[in-house]
Amino acid sequence: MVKMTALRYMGWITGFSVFTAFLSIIYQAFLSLQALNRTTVLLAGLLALESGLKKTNLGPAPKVAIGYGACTDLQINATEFLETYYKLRVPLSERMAAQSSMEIVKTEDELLQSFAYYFQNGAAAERMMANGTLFRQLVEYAKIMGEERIHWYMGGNAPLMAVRFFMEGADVLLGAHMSKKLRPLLPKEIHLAGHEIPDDDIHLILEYKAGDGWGPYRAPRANRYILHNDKNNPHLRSVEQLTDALKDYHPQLLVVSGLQMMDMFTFQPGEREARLQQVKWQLISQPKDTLHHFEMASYVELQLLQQLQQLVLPYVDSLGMNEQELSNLQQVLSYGRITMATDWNPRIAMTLDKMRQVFISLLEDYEHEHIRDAKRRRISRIHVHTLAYQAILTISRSQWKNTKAAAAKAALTAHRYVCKSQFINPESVLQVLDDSFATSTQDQAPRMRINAANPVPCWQEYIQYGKDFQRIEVEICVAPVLVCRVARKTAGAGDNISASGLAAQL
Ligand SMILES: *[C@@H]1O[C@H](CO)[C@@H](O)[C@H](O)[C@H]1NC(C)=O
Ligand SMILES: *[C@@H]1O[C@H](CO)[C@@H](O)[C@H](O)[C@H]1NC(C)=O
Ligand SMILES: CC(=O)N[C@H]1CO[C@H](CO)[C@@H](O)[C@@H]1O
Repeated sequence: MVKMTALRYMGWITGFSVFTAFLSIIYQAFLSLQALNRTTVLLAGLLALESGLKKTNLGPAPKVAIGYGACTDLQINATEFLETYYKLRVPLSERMAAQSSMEIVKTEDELLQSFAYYFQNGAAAERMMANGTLFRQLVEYAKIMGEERIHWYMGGNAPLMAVRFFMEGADVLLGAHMSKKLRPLLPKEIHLAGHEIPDDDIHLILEYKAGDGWGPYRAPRANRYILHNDKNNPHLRSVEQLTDALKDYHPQLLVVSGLQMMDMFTFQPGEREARLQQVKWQLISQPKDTLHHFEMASYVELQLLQQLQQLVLPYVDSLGMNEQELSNLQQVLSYGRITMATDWNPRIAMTLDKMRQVFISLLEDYEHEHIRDAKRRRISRIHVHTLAYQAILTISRSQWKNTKAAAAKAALTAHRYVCKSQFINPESVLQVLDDSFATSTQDQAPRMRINAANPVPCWQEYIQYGKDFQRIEVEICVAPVLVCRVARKTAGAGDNISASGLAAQL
């Protein structure tokens, strides 16, 4: 009897759970339909802003100059290369942990330990191989893998940005030394300031997929380990040629990038500073109507950042970077220290606060120094790109046009790049952002909504700086990125994104 009742209850319960499961499926379907609808609407809004840009920018092609350097990327399958072709022993895990933070690798052993560390964490890495002979050996081994297993690409921040500017309709001058083999990979319309060299710097790119195995290790996500032994790029060998070419070219925008390659191990004492002095000289010899942009990158050495703070940052109008580079720069400017790992998906409010801090630091420096040093420039634009959004801050009524459309353009480029597709399919998209966000982490900060009527919120605000509490009006725009569900390519996205945002603002 008791058993019967229990069974009847069970029946009830089963029936009920089937019913709730059914309801929840319907509810899920409703939610995902709503999300899809929201994505479609946002996408339409972003595309409308982008096409508006094409209609307003009908003047002559803007002229853009970019430095410095180029390289060849040699991309290979990491595990296949190490196991089959190089036949290397897989190192023991105990020995590895101690070596994890190696800045440069000098021997085969160190390479394997360093690779194993990043591989099992699925973390991106870019390391210098100090032994040139060993590096050339590795490249020779890679070539043995055969044509169909290796891929050659043009690499380096400057050439990638140059191509993006060219695709956006700009007339482009690139400062780089290149070999006869590399030049054809650059559109012939792009002007080149630099010598022909016998061999380009090669970056050996060891790629792996999520789940790829190597010895006892398994990669948790897709990523790449980059090894280089650069001879040209760290020395910015094309700076002088670009400075010369700029005299006649007179661009609207001069972009400085690639300085993160200036690894201290490749320089004699004082030599690096001398090269950066050449960059400063190039910047201060431009007329006022040439805008200057500095593209940040992953800097791991405090001394180099301090040299940039002294020799480069005071002479630029605009900065571009991702969220990690923003945290790092903010720490260097505010506290004179470096930070490495940070949140890969920071809240908008946090990012905006850091942008304000960087802006204020640079502005105060300018106020303090520009009487003494008339070549200094007041920072007027900061662009930060993250996985989930694009944020652009400009001084109101400055020379930078179309901030809203530029943010939309950068967001679309980010999506197209990472999904490796020109067509945006709302179903392939993941939205990371909420419907609204706070504009600062401070109490009572106003909130902005992202919706069909306003896919890219922009607002004006006053930023206070200096001892005398001066105020300056800025415009800030935030565009949501429609994040690709299946990321196909992540490294190098920043060059495309920054360049497309800049091109929209000239
Ligand atoms: C560099 O690597 C080569 C090849 O592995 C080796 O023969 C040579 O001894 C190394 N040089 C130094 C300075 O370690
Ligand atoms: C590399 O090759 C191995 C074995 O052929 C394969 O399992 C792995 O998925 C490949 N990885 C990439 C990134 O192509
Ligand atoms: C999506 C996108 O715009 N990708 C481009 C990034 O830049 C390279 C050239 O540097 C182009 O080849 C890609 O098409």
